[in-house]
Amino acid sequence: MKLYHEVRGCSLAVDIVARELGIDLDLEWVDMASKRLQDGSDYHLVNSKGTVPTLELPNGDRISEGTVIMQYLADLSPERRLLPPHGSIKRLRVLEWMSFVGADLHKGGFMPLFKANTPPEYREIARQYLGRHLTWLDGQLADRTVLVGEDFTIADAHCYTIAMWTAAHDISTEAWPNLTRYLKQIGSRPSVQDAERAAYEQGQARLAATAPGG
Ligand SMILES: N[C@@H](CCC(=O)N[C@@H](CS)C(=O)NCC(=O)O)C(=O)O
Repeated sequence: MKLYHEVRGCSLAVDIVARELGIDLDLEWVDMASKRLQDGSDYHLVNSKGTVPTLELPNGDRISEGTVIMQYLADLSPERRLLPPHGSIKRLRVLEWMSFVGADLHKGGFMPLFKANTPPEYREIARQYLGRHLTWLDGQLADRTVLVGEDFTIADAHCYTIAMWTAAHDISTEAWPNLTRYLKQIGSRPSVQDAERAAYEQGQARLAATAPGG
């Protein structure tokens, strides 16, 4: 299977999930600034929304939306317990977290901070919105090491990926000690470190290619 991925993108969560499951994804890097693949072709021909992640299945079908891709992968190996069984309350808890992370942290909180043309007044509103939701998340993490039950799930891969954008925006997590501990602990998993290394190396390769004389 092929994952269309971006260096600092939310697609990292999909790579983490695949590594947790022992699925060897073929990583195809997308330059989101130009929406081009490495061969120069237009990424919109792969995903007409122009967003990552996209997962391409062996039969050529393509799935978009990270939360759906992660559910698909986790359901391939239910014994790995990255997503509890259909019909269980725990599965709904995981999906609640996926929705919170995708809607409130990613789109509501971080997205306006990533956009260069966000007006300063709205940037401040987004920071406050994000701060309020990270404060709530920190409270939820007071007595937990993972978001649901005892096992690492797709919700942890998703939450870690998005909450780590605090670093990209120089937002210190000091005020949220439970979140700080959680990020450190999830970040120490081999799957996370391997996925982050792959993204870092791609970022370095891109920098080298665009450097004068590169
Ligand atoms: N709803 C999509 C959104 C994904 C998304 O926003 N991806 C970002 C990267 S983290 C992206 O592709 N942004 C480029 C754009 O919106 O043009 C999902 O959850 O997969």
